[in-house]
Amino acid sequence: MMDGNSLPETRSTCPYCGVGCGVLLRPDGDGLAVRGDPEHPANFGKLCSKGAALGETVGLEHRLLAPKMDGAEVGWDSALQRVAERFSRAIEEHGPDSVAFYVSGQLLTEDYYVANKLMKGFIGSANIDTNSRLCMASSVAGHKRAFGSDTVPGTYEDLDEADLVVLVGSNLAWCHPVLYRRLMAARKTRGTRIVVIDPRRTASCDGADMHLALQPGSDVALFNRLLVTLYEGGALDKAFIAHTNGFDEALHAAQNDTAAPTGLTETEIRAFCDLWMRTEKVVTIYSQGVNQSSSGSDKVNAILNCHLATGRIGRPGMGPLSVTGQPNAMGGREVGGLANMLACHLDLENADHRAAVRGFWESSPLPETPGLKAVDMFRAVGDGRIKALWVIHTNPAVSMPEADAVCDAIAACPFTVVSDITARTDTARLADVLLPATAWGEKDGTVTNSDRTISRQRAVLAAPGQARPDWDILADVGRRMGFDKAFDYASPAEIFREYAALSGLAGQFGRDFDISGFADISDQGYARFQPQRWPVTTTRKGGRFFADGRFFHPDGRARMVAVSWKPPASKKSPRFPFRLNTGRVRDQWHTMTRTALSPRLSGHLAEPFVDMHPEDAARRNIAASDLVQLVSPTGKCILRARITPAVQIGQLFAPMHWTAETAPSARIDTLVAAETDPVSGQPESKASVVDATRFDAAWYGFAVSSDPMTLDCAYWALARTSRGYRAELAGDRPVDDWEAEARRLFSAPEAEACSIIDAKRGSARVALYRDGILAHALFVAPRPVAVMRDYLADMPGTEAANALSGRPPADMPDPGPVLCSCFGVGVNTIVDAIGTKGLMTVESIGEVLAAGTNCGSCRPEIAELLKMVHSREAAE
Ligand SMILES: Nc1nc2c(c(=O)[nH]1)N[C@H]1C(S)=C(S)[C@@H](COP(=O)(O)OP(=O)(O)OC[C@H]3O[C@@H](n4cnc5c(=O)[nH]c(N)nc54)[C@H](O)[C@@H]3O)O[C@H]1N2
Ligand SMILES: Nc1nc2c(c(=O)[nH]1)N[C@H]1C(S)=C(S)[C@@H](COP(=O)(O)OP(=O)(O)OC[C@H]3O[C@@H](n4cnc5c(=O)[nH]c(N)nc54)[C@H](O)[C@@H]3O)O[C@H]1N2
Ligand code: SF4
Ligand SMILES: [Mo]
Repeated sequence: MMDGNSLPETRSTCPYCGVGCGVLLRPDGDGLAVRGDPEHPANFGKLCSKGAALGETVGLEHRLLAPKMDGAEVGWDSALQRVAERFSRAIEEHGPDSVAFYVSGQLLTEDYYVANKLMKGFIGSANIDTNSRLCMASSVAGHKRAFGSDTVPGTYEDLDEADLVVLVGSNLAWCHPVLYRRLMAARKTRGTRIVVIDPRRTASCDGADMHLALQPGSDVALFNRLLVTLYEGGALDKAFIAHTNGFDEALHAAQNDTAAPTGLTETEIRAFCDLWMRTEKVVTIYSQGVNQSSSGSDKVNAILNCHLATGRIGRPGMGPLSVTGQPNAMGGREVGGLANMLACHLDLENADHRAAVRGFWESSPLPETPGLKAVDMFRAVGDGRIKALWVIHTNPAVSMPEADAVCDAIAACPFTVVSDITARTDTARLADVLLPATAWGEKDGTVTNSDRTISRQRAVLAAPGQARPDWDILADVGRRMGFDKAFDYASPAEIFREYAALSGLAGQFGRDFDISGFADISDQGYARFQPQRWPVTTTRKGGRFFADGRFFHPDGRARMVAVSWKPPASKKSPRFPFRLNTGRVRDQWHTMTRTALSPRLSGHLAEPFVDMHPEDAARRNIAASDLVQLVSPTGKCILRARITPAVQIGQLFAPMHWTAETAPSARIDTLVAAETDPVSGQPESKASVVDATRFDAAWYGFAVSSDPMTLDCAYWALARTSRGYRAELAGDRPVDDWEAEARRLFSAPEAEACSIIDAKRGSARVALYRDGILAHALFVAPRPVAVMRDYLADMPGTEAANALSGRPPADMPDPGPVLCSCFGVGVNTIVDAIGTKGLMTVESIGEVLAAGTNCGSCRPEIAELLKMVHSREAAE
């Protein structure tokens, strides 16, 4: 394919969220030009801010380029020999269950398949679990209970055809932005109604008809009310219910649950239930507000019960849709990457399935019982039961609940291997052996998105240094452990063929996941592979499931599961009076190892924060931009306060992204209790209990620098800028000599300094120059520093004569924090244009400033600004 630039573009898939957008890639100089693939069925050319900024994240400066053992660079041979020996020795001495793999929904299907085959087939343990345990496990469990298999019934096209879309515990506008835009486009043409069910007001609420700010964890009660309403309103589909078991019990449980507390008014509940009842074409999208809960599986089944009871499933424009988080969360479920699954949706606990897979793999007997699920796995690491652990493509030292205990466990594990693309992660720093993996853009394989569409990722950049693909590293270790034939792979295409053939066996057992149509795909066919929705067999391609009432339980029926409301596992108390909700921001991906490399993405929210209701803030004497200390039974954090009625009284929200690399006091999972759903084992990441008090620092600071900074104070948060770095700081001890402190902070003993220090007021401004060019600047005050941050962030590398004033000259406007990452448009610029040009709509702002016209992820925030400015004007 050629474009105007006449260099060929390569089709691939975005490595971030489960929407699975197609991208067109063209290497340009030392970077990568990225645009949406107009022909990909997931995005038809659109990308969100993260996808659009991919080119800024493929540089090599942060990359791990050679294997390391005990901190020293070594060759592959020594590193992999050590891994194979240590795993083999542990197995010999302590049995197969003394070793474990902890892998990721971001692995490609081929990587995942090899990891699962090695652990379950050849090591003979089921101790392989994945970060999908923290993400999709409750959906998997709910699907299996209801359908007899982990099947996503519908497709993205359902969003184009629905009349009502309910978002339950999903901030689609920020977490699946291209899908959200698709929904908004449908709303424009057919008036799709949208309901958001979320304890907090999110960007997704802006385009919605109704926001139900329910109490955390009360979704089961709400959907039980819906089931009862459907029954009482005569809206059930009796013919479809005949294809299910358990209706009476489920209804009975729901009827007994009607007094359960949702925190919603009767009017709100009735309005929602009536709308759902009246509208046949309804899609219920759900995500982590549902899954990450100690009643996550029950929440899923409460939702599925309503769709089953009305037969609104698997037909155009209707059905439940569990959106997947990671790019290959779905693929990982298909290959059986979870500790309680086999491969190709076969069951570990089914002897016939085990025998078939064993025969196919020509392996030793497969484990008969599930392995350790993530939380239990790290507990077993902690208490010494696991002697060798391999962590691949995930950062559990940050993302697991009770993260401090997880760090301690990994550090104490006799042997830990970490495969990553960078050594600068909290987990990689704990590894005995560190293995360099090729990154997105450098590797080949397949991923499956939220609607079962399989797409290719393709390499367009050379593997840097000694980096190797994850499948290749795993297969090499398999061979070194003595399983030569089973892991003799030469390419991902070969693995994919084997996997497709195995899925044919699953198909013969009547399982849903059958892609045997690809069992003979040639290398060229794999190279040219077009996005396709599974199943793919000689008789069937893609489509929806279950409209025909045929399910995957042995009797062919679905199950309605009797569920009842339960409160979150951690109880509030006078010591821990707040409920802590956690989640994502628009422009960062998880532990930020890639997105934080992009100045554009880092400009959206440059600092970790905690959202607190104004009444709670007033009661605690906390003002906007104060620092807040959060304490839970397991840990402590310091974060910036954002005072907002978007969260309810008694509830807090904080993002999950910051790490010891970017803001050590903001590792939010140190606070999160490792409480899990009893069915799925998924941790309750959204309902821990904490206390919150103002953190009174001795001083507050803001710094900009052209080079990385070595920071060590009570609070710091580092972010990339187009000219280097910016940092927010605060210290709990007074500093005597700020000029010396600045030199130390920036490792610049020789630089020329220019400073204004007011010891009496406790304020200091220090600028350090190299050859007349500003290299670093530090602003300190006894209260949160008031300087024009975005203006100052642009100063390093210039003469910056004005730097110490901390604000632009009168004739130069400060654009404010970036709102539109694609075009770099700041908040102040937009507010100014709204005021001076009298703009009334998001579209008109787009016409004047281009803001919001590319990926559209910022449109809800622009709408919010519009509302704010106009309501301020109305009040004046
Ligand atoms: N920008 C960005 N996008 C991402 C990611 C990212 O890191 N950054 N990660 C990807 C991944 S892996 C995932 S899993 C998805 C997650 O996507 P989402 O699930 O949409 O994102 P979250 O912010 O984790 O949580 C969603 C919402 O659940 C709400 N919630 C909390 N408790 C409850 C409750 O009891 N009931 C209900 N109904 N709602 C509740 C929270 O307030 C939050 O707004 O995002 C994917 N997309
Ligand atoms: N409090 C709280 N905690 C949460 C959540 C929450 O909502 N709240 N959400 C949970 C969810 S849903 C998820 S999915 C997890 C995500 O949490 P993690 O999986 O821990 O987060 P990532 O930052 O995506 O980690 C991916 C790692 O893989 C590395 N990497 C990138 N490319 C490659 C590659 O090609 N090969 C290899 N080997 N490594 C690579 C990256 O550098 C990074 O270190 O967090 C969970 N934790
Ligand atoms: S919505 Fe954004 S992050 Fe998700 S796949 Fe598409 S471009 Fe990537
Ligand atoms: Mo996730």
